[in-house]
Amino acid sequence: MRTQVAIIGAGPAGLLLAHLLHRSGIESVVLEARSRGYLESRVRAGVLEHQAADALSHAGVGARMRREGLLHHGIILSFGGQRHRIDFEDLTGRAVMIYGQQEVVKDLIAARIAAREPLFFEVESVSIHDFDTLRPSVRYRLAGAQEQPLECDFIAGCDGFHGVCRDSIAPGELTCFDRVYPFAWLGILAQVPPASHELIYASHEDGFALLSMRSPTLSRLYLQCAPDEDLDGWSDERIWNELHKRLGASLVTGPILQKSVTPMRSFVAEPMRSGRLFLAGDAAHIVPPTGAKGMNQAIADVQILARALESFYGTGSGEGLNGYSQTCLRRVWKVQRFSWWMTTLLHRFATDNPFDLRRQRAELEYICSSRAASQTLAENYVGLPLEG
Ligand code: FAS
Ligand code: PHB
Repeated sequence: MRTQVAIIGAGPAGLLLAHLLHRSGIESVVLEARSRGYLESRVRAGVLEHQAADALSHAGVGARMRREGLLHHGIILSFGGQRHRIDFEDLTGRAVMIYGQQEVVKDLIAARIAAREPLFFEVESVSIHDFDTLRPSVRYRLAGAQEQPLECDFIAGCDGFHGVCRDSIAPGELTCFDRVYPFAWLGILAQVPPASHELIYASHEDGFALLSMRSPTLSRLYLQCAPDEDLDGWSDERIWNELHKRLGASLVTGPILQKSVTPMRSFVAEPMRSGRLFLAGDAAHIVPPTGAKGMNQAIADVQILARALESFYGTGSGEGLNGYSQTCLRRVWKVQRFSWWMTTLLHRFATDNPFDLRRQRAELEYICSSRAASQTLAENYVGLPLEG
């Protein structure tokens, strides 16, 4: 088989890239290791920046998001028994869209199938080859079939942090930047109405907590926990009690549908390109979810990559492709900084001494008392502009 762009991974990055390329008449094939059912049920991100939501709408895959998503005009910071609202509308004139990542994935899969374009699930043994030449290729096996080649012009590595693409680049070519945090998030999905109409980010002496949501009847909540936390030690009752304490909110308790522990990490691989292989999304970078940036930066990357490929196929110009990595990384590092800043602002570190705790409190109080400081948080949270 042959195509113009071979896309490895059908997460938000791979699926949106395939859709954007299709709209420009550029052929692609998407190869995904997991099943459709797994992808559409995997609960991950929940917040879309305004520019990501606009990108989905402009690409013709935002109708259900606009119907079912929740437009949020602010978030609430909770600390020291006080609450302070960061008013996005007043500070930036923008809003964010609460719409689960799995819903974005469902909409993009539906669009790919409706377009009758190649999207293969449960693909095995994917390997990528000769991307340092003008004739790169992918080898893969469909369940129960023989291994087969996919000839292509370009390979898009959208296969996430644990994929094969980044690891296929010669080690000497990449510089990786890494910070692992000494805590994780215990996350739950609960069939209860959210106790607040906006997200609550809580800094508490016993640790961070976040109240988020997926719909008027579905809540998504997180607790800072140990990086190796054992979920078996967390009964539903213990989770609800800890959330109630840290959020200081009267929570309606109810059935917990899912529990998970997500480690926290900051990671960037530079450059995001090797020859005719282009990395996008979690394949190139990871952020702690405190800033709600993971999926949003994946969407930003593939908007830049799609534009570069459109230019190449449309005019023959390689300028966009040659500038892809630097263009992405300028925004990636600003997103890394904000995600690191939100994480250090709101979480408890075992190494914190009384000075650190007072400094952290002073920073929270500064944000809540200074328009300039709250505007800084707001403009990063709603999403920094995309270059060009
Ligand atoms: P993804 O990881 O979503 O997609 C990569 C795809 O490639 C996967 O479907 C995988 O199966 C496939 N793949 C991997 N190896 C392959 C191979 N060899 N062959 C074929 N396919 C292969 N972000 C937020 O903003 N907020 C959150 O609350 C949040 N929570 C998260 C919780 C968890 C547990 C995790 C892991 C991440 C979370 N994230 C969150 C970040 C997450 O949303 C990512 O940023 C987002 O999924 C990035 O999208 P992609 O780059 O498409 O990568
Ligand atoms: C979520 O709803 O899953 C969510 C929201 C905001 C974050 C992280 C996760 O910062």
